[in-house]
Amino acid sequence: MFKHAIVKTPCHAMINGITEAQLGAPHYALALQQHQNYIQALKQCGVAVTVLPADENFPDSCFVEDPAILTKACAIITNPGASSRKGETDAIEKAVKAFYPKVERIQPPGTLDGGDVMMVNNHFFIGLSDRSNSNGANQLIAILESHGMSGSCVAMSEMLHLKTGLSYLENNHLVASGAFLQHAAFEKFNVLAVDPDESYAANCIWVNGTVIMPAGFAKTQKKLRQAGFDVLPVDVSEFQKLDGGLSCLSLRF
Ligand code: CIR
Repeated sequence: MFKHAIVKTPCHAMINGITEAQLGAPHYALALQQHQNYIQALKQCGVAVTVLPADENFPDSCFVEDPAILTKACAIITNPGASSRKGETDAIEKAVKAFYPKVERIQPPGTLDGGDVMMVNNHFFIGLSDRSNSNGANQLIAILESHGMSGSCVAMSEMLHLKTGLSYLENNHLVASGAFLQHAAFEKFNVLAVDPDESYAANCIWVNGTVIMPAGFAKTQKKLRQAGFDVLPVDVSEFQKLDGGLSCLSLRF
């Protein structure tokens, strides 16, 4: 069960955030409204939400999942792969220290984005993407092992982050799209396949029994309901324009 979440208010500069989506620039006022709705959804799932202030120096800083990884035993501050995002870690570290006495760090030349790290109980799958290199992944594995947990690397291509195409929904349930549907690392899971035309919906979050998913993906929503999940759709279209999924907008712990 999750008790807390950390989110960060989007800044005006988000309209200049990194993107390859070709969906146009986000509409700032709408993004703020959607962010509020996202916070409400988390609260509805019984989570206390810490909201960090907007920081105009970092256009992508609302995607708080990337600069930190929060586990049961420790927090890990990452070294984000994109140069414009490296400075996001300072504010996240301050916020995380209020909850975690033990804070670890990924050091250069290792790079790691939290979006590449998927927690399955005490094991962490780490996607080797353009943002996360094997040095960063191996540092994370060493940190996890020193705290009685484990990690393994997942080769990947085509997607920004591991969790762009993959979400763990507890009790061995995995939502997957694209190449992850055939990936050997995930064959033991009960995989719920997302259709190619709804691939954005593969990024969703399990929060205390409810799956918060992006609005507008009717087939995936139906599949999740048929699999027995309570589903809470939230419109995050303005974040999709920046290649950001639902999971990237919060740290849950
Ligand atoms: C970026 O490219 O870094 C941001 N525009 C989107 C980050 C999304 N984060 C995530 O999937 N964990």
